[in-house]
Amino acid sequence: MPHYNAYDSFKTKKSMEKKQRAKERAFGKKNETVDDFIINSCDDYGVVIEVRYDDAYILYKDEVRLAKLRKDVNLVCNQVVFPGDKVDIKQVGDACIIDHLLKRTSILSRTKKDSTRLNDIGLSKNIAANIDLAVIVVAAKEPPLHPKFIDRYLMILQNSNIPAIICLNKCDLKTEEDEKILSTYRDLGITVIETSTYNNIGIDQLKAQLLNKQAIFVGNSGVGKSSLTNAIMDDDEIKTSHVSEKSKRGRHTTTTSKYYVWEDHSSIIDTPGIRSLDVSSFSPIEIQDYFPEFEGWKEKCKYSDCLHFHEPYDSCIVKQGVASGLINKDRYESYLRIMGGVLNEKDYSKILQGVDSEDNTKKTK
Ligand SMILES: Nc1nc2c(ncn2[C@@H]2O[C@H](COP(=O)(O)OP(=O)(O)OP(=O)(O)O)[C@@H](O)[C@H]2O)c(=O)[nH]1
Ligand SMILES: [Mg+2]
Ligand SMILES: [Zn+2]
Repeated sequence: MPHYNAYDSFKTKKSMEKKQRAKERAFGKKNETVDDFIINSCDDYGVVIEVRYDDAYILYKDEVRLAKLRKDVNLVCNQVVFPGDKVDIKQVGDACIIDHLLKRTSILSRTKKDSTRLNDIGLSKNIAANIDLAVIVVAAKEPPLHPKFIDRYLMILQNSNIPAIICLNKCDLKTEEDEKILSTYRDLGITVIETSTYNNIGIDQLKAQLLNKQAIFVGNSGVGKSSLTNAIMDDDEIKTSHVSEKSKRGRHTTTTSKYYVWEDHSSIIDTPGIRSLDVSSFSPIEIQDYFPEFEGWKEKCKYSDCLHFHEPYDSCIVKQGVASGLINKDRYESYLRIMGGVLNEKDYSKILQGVDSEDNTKKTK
């Protein structure tokens, strides 16, 4: 069984050139200032815990300081640094200045990490930096569990080379249908943890996964990311999005990402719920790379560039794998939906019907 993270990121010479051109567009031809802003290491650095428009809170030697970006970088703070970033700060009179940014090990972006988006500096829809582990938080029942959301997150995370686990919170409300969905991901080799902050279930198991890591909680609004952060911090300080049944008011939905240290060398970034993830910049041919369960099948398709989409059933071994039940149909449907979006074809459901009818003819033979 191919493991989910078994994916090679590819960097071609062409994409490096594209990146350089975009850098020049953003900073002008002379970008020494920005190049000098990023450094490989420094003796004692601070960590960005929260970013506002033009300044950021930095955790430095157990103290929180509000710092501004070095002037000659010429960009606003929230374009350049993100929670989890390591920064070299210096005190100039009363002001605390972010003098350098330490080279990142990873950057999580809301869209595909690609060469034109300047992910090494910022300027794109970045969420957080230096992430060792992402926890895709989903909930049983409220809001309902949708695998398509998990699949998109897995694509974005794998593209950023960030390992992922899934946490089903509100397991006190879990249904059989939820269990079926989760088993699909367990079968792919992804760690799935079930938690309930109400009943204190699974919190220690989650902590064990997060220990000695800089982790991030991602997922829809209302799944319980802040509640889980509270449970791990053993603190009720973090506002959760409690909705009053009567008024539907009083919702404390998280609006900015924040970094929390809960144990030495162990931290969590709690993020606002994200409704949509843009996977439209993935190219049609590469989308299948994010579906490791197609491996062992896709190589046998008649056409080497088969997209397992419009190609006839007889020539597509992936479609045959789905019809036989050996490739999970829900994941294939997710694949079709993503492909449909990228190819701008909404009517992918007919393809699935095709696979179904082949399945039926086989059964009646
Ligand atoms: N039944 C049940 N409800 C829970 C559980 N954990 C959290 N909740 C409730 O779910 C609601 C949303 O929780 P939050 O922690 O604010 O969710 P969030 O993911 O941080 O939401 P955003 O900040 O909007 O992204 C609150 O009303 C919580 O009380 C749980 O284990 N079981
Ligand atoms: Mg929250
Ligand atoms: Zn095929």
